[in-house]
Amino acid sequence: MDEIKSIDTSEIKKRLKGYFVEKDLYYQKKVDSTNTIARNLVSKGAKNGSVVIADCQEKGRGRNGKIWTSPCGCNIYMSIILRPKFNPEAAQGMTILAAVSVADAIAEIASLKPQIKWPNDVLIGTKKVSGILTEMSTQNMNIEYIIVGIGMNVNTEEEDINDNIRDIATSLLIESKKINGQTDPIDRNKLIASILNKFDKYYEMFLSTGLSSILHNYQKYFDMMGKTIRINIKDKDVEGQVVGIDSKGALLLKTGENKLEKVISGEIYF
Ligand code: BT5
Repeated sequence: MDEIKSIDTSEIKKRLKGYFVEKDLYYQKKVDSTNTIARNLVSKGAKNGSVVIADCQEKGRGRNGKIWTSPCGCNIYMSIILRPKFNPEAAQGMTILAAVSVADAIAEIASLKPQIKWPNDVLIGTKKVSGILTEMSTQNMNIEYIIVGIGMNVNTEEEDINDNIRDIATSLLIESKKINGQTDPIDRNKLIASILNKFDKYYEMFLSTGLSSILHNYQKYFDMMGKTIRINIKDKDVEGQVVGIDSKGALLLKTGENKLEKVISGEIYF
């Protein structure tokens, strides 16, 4: 079996097609969190569209202070810096954009069938292969920055998955092996370039026509429609049937005969 290739920004840049081609890609081998590095770069004037990539994170984080397990040498940890002029309300759409971009890239590069678990998880089967952490800062109702952090388990081997996430996590390599038997490691440079190219395309679509045009692609990976779920919103459990995603990216939940709840964020349980 081949060795896992190192992350190489020149290899990534070679494959970029549009907007990100001219943008700054910052690579560091080990960081605390790419989202934190991105935030520091914003304070030093980093451009809209700059991207921070790392080979491992010592303090990778998820939502609400949760940990994102980030071993070295095998996976993707990256953050896209956005400095848009749109309304802060629209920022939630960036998680949707990132999720579809990640799912598209997985289908293209690894030939697997990803699914999106609203709002920020990408799964293969029932297990999580990627998570997205979107963070925003506003000033006087204007967006100062949005940082879209993407973590993806790419080449982690089954036996190297941390015990505490073993039941819920998988990697592209593990899933490819299930289908193809022994498989070579997946080239992270190709995968990163593919995610950025997709994100670029969807971001342009978002700026010109809003989220609705992207939701069509989102539906391809969204199999929660019609399912009854429980969702924890601010420590309160709400149960209902998923009936759609609205034009801002909120989950629409039917919670009673004539009752529709719009959920902006929360933790879903099936
Ligand atoms: C997320 O949060 O899924 C967002 C993860 C974002 C990580 C990226 S990496 C680049 C950037 N820099 C950062 O510091 N973060 C971003 P959430 O939905 O809250 O899920 C967190 C939960 O996922 C944890 O509580 C675990 O149960 C599970 N988990 C942790 N590490 C995992 C991993 N490597 N693979 C799959 N699941 C994991």
